Amino acid sequence: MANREVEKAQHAHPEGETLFEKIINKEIPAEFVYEDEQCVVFHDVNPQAPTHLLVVPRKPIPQLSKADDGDQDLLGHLLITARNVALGKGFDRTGFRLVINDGRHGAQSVYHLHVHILAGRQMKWPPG
Ligand code: IU
Repeated sequence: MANREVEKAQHAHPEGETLFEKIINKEIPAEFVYEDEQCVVFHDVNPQAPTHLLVVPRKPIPQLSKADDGDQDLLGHLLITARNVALGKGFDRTGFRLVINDGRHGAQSVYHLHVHILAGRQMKWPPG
């Protein structure tokens, strides 16, 4: 399943609206765990760990490398939100991992910036 994500990333297009905008706008369903005026957090539909959440800004920044310096506060907010969600779920006791994939070699498949929160199992290093 993980390799299918890498395969998808080879053909993903870094332009145009993504399904994440439809999820943010509640046009298609997702299992939300948090939302505020700047971002939403929902369960990944294809989880790669017992808990796999996505922190997604409402602003459709396609990928981290396309963010502006002016996005500094928003980018900080995404990390603080990821921390708050992790603490709320007790992941600080066992550990967790945050991931941002960028571009083809980063295996990004959805071109709307998002931070993965992965928890509930031992992670490996280096990542595949
Ligand atoms: P990536 O970093 O762009 O590779 O991650 C995209 C993730 O979005 C991936 O883990 C998908 O399973 C997930 N996802 C989702 O949760 N819901 C969707 O409708 C779509 C992708 I499209």
